[in-house]
Amino acid sequence: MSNNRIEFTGMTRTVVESELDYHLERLDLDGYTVIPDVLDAATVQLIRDKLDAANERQIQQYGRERLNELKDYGVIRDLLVDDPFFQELVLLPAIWDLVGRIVGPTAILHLQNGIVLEPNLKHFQAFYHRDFSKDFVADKVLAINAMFAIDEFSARTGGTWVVPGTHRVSRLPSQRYMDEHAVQIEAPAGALFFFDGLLLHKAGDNRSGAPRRAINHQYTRPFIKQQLDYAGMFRGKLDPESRFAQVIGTWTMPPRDVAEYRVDPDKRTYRGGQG
Ligand SMILES: O=C(O)CCC(=O)C(=O)O
Repeated sequence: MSNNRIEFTGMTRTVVESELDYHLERLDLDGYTVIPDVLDAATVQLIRDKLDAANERQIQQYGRERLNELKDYGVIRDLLVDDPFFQELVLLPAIWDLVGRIVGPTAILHLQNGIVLEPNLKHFQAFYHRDFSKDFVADKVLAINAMFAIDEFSARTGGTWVVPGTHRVSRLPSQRYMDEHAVQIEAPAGALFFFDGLLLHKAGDNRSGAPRRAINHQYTRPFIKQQLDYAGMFRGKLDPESRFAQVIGTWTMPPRDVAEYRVDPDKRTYRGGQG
């Protein structure tokens, strides 16, 4: 001991100089962190209305039965396709402050899913899973989730359950371990909940009598295949030099053939420096 501080021989001390540093530390050690008050009340209400309308549209298009059969009821996967509001959401600085630091500035969007957790209905995501479902852990973060609570997350509304630290193990813990160590996320509407793509988590049970909505985003290193071909969906519809184009993966597409590969390096579809 010196100066009333315990010295940990050989250990590097973590220095936390800002709120962001502390969230980064929590993400590293626990695998998740929550930042309250990211979206204001008017934006949250706007998103609720948009999610409800999009959910209703997909029920009309596919039918409840088919969506249930596909285990996809209550998940809206195409929010950004026709709505610039959701395109802007993927670029929000509050997301990139963390994603840029952890996954890197060339991270790409893997998915943007609206989630409507109806009351008293077991959601298909209400069982433990990893969103970046791999049987290994890496020494660098490959995928980070950024989920907005659009309604309050609590025990009553079905806040997400997480099992802290499980992003660091490739072995699946026992059910007993998960039950004893799980933590339910409590967060006000408008909060941003980050979690490592390898963290075991599940949706809670909504006993509130009203829908509990959320929007989940996942960002990965750019060499990882996306859930949907966003670059293909937006081909010819956006400025190829824009930040949005980069984030949805149009700077990291494999060349379609050898001719497309044998162009000048600065014209490659998988651009240099992306990682
Ligand atoms: O809605 C939730 O609380 C969890 C959602 C989830 O598990 C997911 O999007 O992967």
